[in-house]
Amino acid sequence: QARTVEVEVYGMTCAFCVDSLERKFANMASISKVDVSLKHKRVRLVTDETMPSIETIKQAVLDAGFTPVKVT
Ligand code: 9UX
Repeated sequence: QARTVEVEVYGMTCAFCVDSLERKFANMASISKVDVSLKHKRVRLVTDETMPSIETIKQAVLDAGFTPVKVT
């Protein structure tokens, strides 16, 4: 069963930022789709009931060099 998770992310300023964040999530198990919007400062992830924890998601954003603000 698919689930959609949205993460508000601060600190992305260019297309390379978008790419690096997309690659970070594309490499994570249980994530089937990643959509990053620079304009809306948000990442939309499609996952399932085995989704990564909120803390894991936030840490991935930090590892990519950005600031996770809110996960919904
Ligand atoms: Mo763009 Mo983003 O030159 O961390 S890669 S600012």
